[in-house]
Amino acid sequence: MNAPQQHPPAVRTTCPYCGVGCGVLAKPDGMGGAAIEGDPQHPANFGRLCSKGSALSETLGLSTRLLHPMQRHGDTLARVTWDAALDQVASGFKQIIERDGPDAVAFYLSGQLLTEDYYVANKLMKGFIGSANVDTNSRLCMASSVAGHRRAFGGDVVPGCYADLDEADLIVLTGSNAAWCHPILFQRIVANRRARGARIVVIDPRRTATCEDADLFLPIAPGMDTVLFSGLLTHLVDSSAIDADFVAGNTSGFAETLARAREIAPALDAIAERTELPAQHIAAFYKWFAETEKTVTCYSQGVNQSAQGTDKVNAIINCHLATGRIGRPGMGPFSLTGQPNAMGGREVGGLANQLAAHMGFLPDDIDRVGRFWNATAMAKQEGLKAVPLFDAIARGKVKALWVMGTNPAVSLPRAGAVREALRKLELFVLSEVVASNDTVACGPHVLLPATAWGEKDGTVTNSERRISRQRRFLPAPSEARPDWWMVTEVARRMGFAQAFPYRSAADIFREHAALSGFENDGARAFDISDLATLSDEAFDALDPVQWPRSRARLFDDGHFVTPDRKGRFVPPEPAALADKVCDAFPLRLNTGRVRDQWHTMTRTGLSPRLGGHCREPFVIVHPRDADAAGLIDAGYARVTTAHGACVLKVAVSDQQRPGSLFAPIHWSDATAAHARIGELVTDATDPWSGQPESKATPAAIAPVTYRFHGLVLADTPPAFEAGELFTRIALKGGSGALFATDASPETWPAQARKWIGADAGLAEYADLAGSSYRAARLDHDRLTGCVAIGPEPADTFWDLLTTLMAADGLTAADRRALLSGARDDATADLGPLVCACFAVRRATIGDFLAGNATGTVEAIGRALKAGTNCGSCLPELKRIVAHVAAAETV
Ligand SMILES: Nc1nc2c(c(=O)[nH]1)N[C@H]1C(S)=C(S)[C@@H](COP(=O)(O)OP(=O)(O)OC[C@H]3O[C@@H](n4cnc5c(=O)[nH]c(N)nc54)[C@H](O)[C@@H]3O)O[C@H]1N2
Ligand SMILES: Nc1nc2c(c(=O)[nH]1)N[C@H]1C(S)=C(S)[C@@H](COP(=O)(O)OP(=O)(O)OC[C@H]3O[C@@H](n4cnc5c(=O)[nH]c(N)nc54)[C@H](O)[C@@H]3O)O[C@H]1N2
Ligand code: SF4
Ligand SMILES: [Mo]
Repeated sequence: MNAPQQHPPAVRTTCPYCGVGCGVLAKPDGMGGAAIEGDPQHPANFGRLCSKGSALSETLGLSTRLLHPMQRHGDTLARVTWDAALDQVASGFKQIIERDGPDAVAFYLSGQLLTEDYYVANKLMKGFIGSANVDTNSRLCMASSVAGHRRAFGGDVVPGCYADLDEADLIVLTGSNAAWCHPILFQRIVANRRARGARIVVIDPRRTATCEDADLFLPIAPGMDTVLFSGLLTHLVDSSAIDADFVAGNTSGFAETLARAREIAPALDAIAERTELPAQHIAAFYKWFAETEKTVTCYSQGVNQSAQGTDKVNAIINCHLATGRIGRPGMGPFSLTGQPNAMGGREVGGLANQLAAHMGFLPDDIDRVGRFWNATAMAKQEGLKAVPLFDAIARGKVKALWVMGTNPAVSLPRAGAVREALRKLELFVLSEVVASNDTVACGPHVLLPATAWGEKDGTVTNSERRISRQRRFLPAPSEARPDWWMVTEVARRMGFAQAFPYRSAADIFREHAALSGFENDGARAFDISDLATLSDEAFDALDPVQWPRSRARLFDDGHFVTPDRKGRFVPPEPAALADKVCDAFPLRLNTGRVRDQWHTMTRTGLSPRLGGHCREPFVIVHPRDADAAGLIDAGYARVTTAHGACVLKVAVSDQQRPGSLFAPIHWSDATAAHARIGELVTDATDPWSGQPESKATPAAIAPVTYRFHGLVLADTPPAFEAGELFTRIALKGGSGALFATDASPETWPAQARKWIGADAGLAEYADLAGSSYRAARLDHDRLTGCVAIGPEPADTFWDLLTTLMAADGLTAADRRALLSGARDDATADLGPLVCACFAVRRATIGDFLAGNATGTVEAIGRALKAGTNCGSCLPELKRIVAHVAAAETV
C-alpha cells in the first residue's frame, strides 16, 4: 500500500505585484516551486487572483537569479564573500562621506521592498549618515498623490477603503486602467455595477479595457484633468450640490479655489474646447456627480505622472471636500497605489522629502525622530528627489549610490542619460534578485543577491492602508539574503552597531510600530503602536490589519490632520503640458502598462503563459496618424523624441486618440532590441511632487521596414546582430525570440546552426531563392530547437512551433508541418492569448462566435472556459463580442 501523501500546509502570504495587495496561499512542492491560489480569507481579494497573481508559480525558478555577492574588477564581475562585499560597501560609503560630506552619497529604493527593508535603509541614511538623499521609484509613481494629500489633508493618507467601492453608486476612474492594473479591485467595482447598478465613468485619453464596463467614457485631451474637475467644482456650486455646512465648518481656502476654478473653466463650451470632449458628455458626468452622494473618484498614473500631477490630485479632492463626500461609506477620493508596498514606503518616510512615520522636515519632527533613533547624524533638510538625484550623479555631485529593488536604467525618464550617470559613480552598489538586467549592465561595483518573493519575510501595506504579512515559503537559495540584513550589516560595519541590533524582520517591525506612536497624541494619522509589542510568534501569525487601528476610514469625524484640523481647498494652476509639440515632434507619446507584464519583466517575463498576451513591444497609433505617416498595422515604426528612439510593432487602432501614441513600458534591452521606452520620456517634473510627466512627451513616428521576419526557439537565449530587431519571449524549458532582419538568405543556414546547433539532428528546408527557410533540431522524436525565416511576419508560426516544442514526440504530420510551416489540421496562428488561465486565444474565440449568432461573454465562458477563472480577460472578451456583433450588423 502506498504511504499516505504528505500535503505540506499552505503558507499565507501576499502577492508581490500591485497595490491591491491580494492574499495568496502558497503550497511548496518540495522541489523549489509552489502551487499558488488566492487566499479566501484575505479581505482584499477573498480568494481571487488576476492573471499575474495566478501565474506566480511560473516565476519561481532560479535560472535568472543572482545567487552570490559579486565585485567588479575592470569590466568583469567576480564572486566574492559576503564579508568582502559588505566591507567594500561600508568602507566605500565611509570614505566618500569623510571626503565629500554626507550629501555625496544616496540610496535609491523601491515600493517593492518590504516595510522592514525600507525602514532600516531610511534610518541609516537619515539618522546616521546625516543626509536625506533617500529617494525611491515611488517618486515616479505616487509622489503627486502624496503631495496632494499633504496639501489637502495635512498628511499623506488615502481616506477610504475597498468596501467603499462595493457601496458607491458612482465610481469615477480617471487616469486609471484598473481593468489591467488593479484587476481584482476592478472586478469588485464591476460586481457592484452588476449587483447594485452603480455607474462607472472612465476618463482617459485612450479607450482602454477599463472602458468596456463604463457607462460613460470621456476621452479627455492629455493633461486637461484640472479643467474638467475645476468645471465640476463650479457646476457643483452653481447647482447647489455642495455641502455648505461642511465647507464652512471643516475646510479652508474655498473662496479663492472657486475663483480659480471659474478662471480655468469659465463655461461648458470652454471646458469642452480645452478637454476636447463633447459638451453633452461633460454635462452628463457633472449631473451624475452632483446628484450622487455615494461617489468615489479613483485615480492613478494618468493623474500622478504629470508635471501638474499634484494640482490634478487637488482638483479632484476639491470636489470631494466641496460636497463633504469624504470619510463616509461609499465615497471619497481614492488614489490607487501601484506597487505592493508603495504605502509601506510612505509610512517609513522612504521619500527624500519625508522623515519617518509620517513626519517631515519640521524642526520638531527632526528632533523627535532623532531622539527616538538616538541618531548620531540627523538629516536636517530634504534630500534630492529621483530626477534631480540622477542629475546630481551625472554632474559628479553624488558619488556613491545604493540601488535596491528597482531598475532605473529602464524606468526613469531619459533612461539613456540615467545609464550614463550610473557609469560615472565612484561607488555603485546594487541589490538585485536577477543576475542581469539593464541596470546590472551599467556596471555596479558591488552586486548583492537579495532574497525574492517567497523567500523573504516582512510586511507590505496596500492601497486601503492594510498591512499584510509576506511570508517565506521557500528556502533562501544559495547566498541570497534579505535586503534589511544587508543594510543592517553595512550599518554595523560603518560603526552604528548599537542602533542596528536587528536579528529579524519582526525586530524591525516592532521598532517601526513604536516610532509611529512616539509622541504622537493623535497628531499623525499613522499610528500602529499597539503592534509594537508583538512577540515573534504573534508577528508570524499577524492577520491583515488596517490603520488607523480603531476605524476603517479617516476623517469620518470631519477633522483632518492639518494644524487647524480643517481640510484645505487648493487652487490649481491653469492646465498645460510641460513640453510643447512642434513640427519635429508633432505627436504625444503616452506610456503605461499591459495586463500580463509587471514593469521591467524580470519576473513576469519568465512566464510563457503571461508572454502570450502581448508578445512584442508595440505602439498604438490612430488610423489618421498611421495614414499620415505611412504606417501599416503589424508593421514596424521608429518612435522618436528629443531624448531617444525606439523601434516598435505598429498596432493601428481607433481606441487611440488622433495625435497621440501609446507604448507600454515593459520591454528593455534585456528583452528586446530597441524598446526601452523610458529612454524617450521627458524628465519635466511637477513642482510640488517632483514626479515626472511620463505620459505626454512630444514625439514623431515613421515606418521602418525589414525584408524578412523570423522566429527562433532554442535551449539558450539566441544572440542577434546589431541592426536586427528582436523580442525574447519566455518558453517552457528554453528561450524563444521573434525577429526581423535584412540579412541575406545565404547567411541563414549558418546563423541557424549558431542558434540551435549543428549536430546530426538538424533538418532543414531551404528555398533561399524564394526567401523561405526552416530548420529544426530533433533529439530522437522530440523537437528541441527550430528556426523559421521568410518574408511574412513569423508570429503566425509561433503557436504551431511552440506547441510542437512542448510535445513529447512528433508525428509524421508534425514533421511535415515543421518544415513546411503548414499543417493539415491547424495551419493558422491562433492570435494573441486572451485568457491566460485557460490559454484561449483570439482566433478560437472568433471561431466560436462565428458559429454562435448570439454569442455572449458567458457563452464563451461555458464553451471555452475563457474568463471563468481570474476574470482579467473579461473586458477583452466584452470587446471581442462587441466587435464581432458590430461587424455582423454592417
Ligand atoms: N499589469 C500591470 N499592472 C500593474 C503594473 C504593471 O506593471 N502591470 N504596475 C503597478 C504600478 S507600480 C502602478 S503605478 C499602477 C499604474 O496603474 P494605472 O495608472 O492604471 O496604469 P497606466 O497604464 O500607467 O496609466 C493609466 C492610464 O492613464 C492614462 N492617461 C495618460 N494621460 C492621461 C491624462 O492626461 N489624463 C487622464 N485622465 N488619463 C491619462 C493612460 O492612457 C492610461 O490608460 O499599476 C500597477 N499594476
Ligand atoms: N515612461 C514611463 N516610465 C515609468 C512609468 C510609466 O508609466 N511610464 N511608471 C513608473 C512607475 S509607476 C513605477 S512603479 C516604475 C517601476 O519601475 P522599476 O521599479 O524600475 O521596475 P521593476 O521591474 O519593478 O524593478 C524592480 C527591480 O527589483 C528587482 N527585485 C525584485 N524583488 C526584489 C527584492 O526583493 N529585492 C531587491 N533588492 N530587488 C528585487 C527586480 O528584479 C527588478 O529588477 O516605473 C516608472 N517608470
Ligand atoms: S490584483 Fe493581481 S497583481 Fe494585484 S495584488 Fe491581486 S493578484 Fe496581485
Ligand atoms: Mo508605480
